Amino acid sequence: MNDFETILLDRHGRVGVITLNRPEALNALNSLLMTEVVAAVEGLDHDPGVGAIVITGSERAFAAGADIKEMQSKTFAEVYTDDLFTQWDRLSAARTPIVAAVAGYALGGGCELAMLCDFIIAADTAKFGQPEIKLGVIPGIGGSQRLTRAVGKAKAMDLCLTGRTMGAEEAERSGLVARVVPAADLLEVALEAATTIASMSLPIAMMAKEAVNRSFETTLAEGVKFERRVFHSTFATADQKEGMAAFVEKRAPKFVGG
Ligand code: CO8
Repeated sequence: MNDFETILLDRHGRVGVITLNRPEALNALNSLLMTEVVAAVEGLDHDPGVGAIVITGSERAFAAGADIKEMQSKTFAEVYTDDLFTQWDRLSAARTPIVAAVAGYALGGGCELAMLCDFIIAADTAKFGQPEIKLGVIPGIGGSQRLTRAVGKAKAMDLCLTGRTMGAEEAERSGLVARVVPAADLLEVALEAATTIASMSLPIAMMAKEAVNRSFETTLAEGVKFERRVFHSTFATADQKEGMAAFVEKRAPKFVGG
């Protein structure tokens, strides 16, 4: 399972766990790591035995950003023609729910990778930021857009313009993070959340993810209509019949993923 150099790939039941593993560079996102994360996510996304994915880093760093040493001497023509970082967009095409488990630094591309996941569980040691301005660049993997949607204009401007970092408590208060937990419990809590998701009907979980994501792309009226149609379509599944029957019969549901 581990034919990768910069990440570790594990399975815990129906949960795929990707651990960023470049400790010498605080998990800085170089091109190999980007290729490997995208390949691992796509592999897990196409595996019907996987119901949720966790992406995590180390105790010290989720990821300290795009790899500055790899980027520094690139020319405009190179980054433009290679469309640098466009590969990361493929993560948002994944349909399986993805949980980011973040401890330590999640800066620049690291914060952006966490925000590409469906929700973030943070250790109390987590530090989020978009410090690109200090390097003479701006966020390049969606940070200015996703952070603004998550925390609003005031805080997004503060973080992107001053380059300061924000701790886990502030990140939770601002809506960037779903939960903050003691660092020692991070992986356990993230795995528990992912295992819960993976115990649901996979197509229904995908529909829930798709419906929430639609809210970022459309008007309220269109989004509500989209949700209603998808809700109607859940009645075409065996899992809707099973879920409701189990409730009425006061037993746990046995979803079949169909
Ligand atoms: N890239 C490459 N190497 C890194 C990075 C990085 N982003 N971050 C840390 N490292 C390396 C360090 O160089 C160091 O290596 P070495 O020992 O060989 O010198 C090692 O990791 C350990 O780091 P430090 O010694 O610096 O550890 P500290 O605990 O002193 O500091 C920090 C930790 C505060 C996280 C510090 O390392 C830091 O500030 N890192 C950079 C954070 C940053 O600026 N991130 C944003 C990068 S830019 C980006 O992500 C998006 C760019 C979009 C551009 C779009 C272009 C098209």
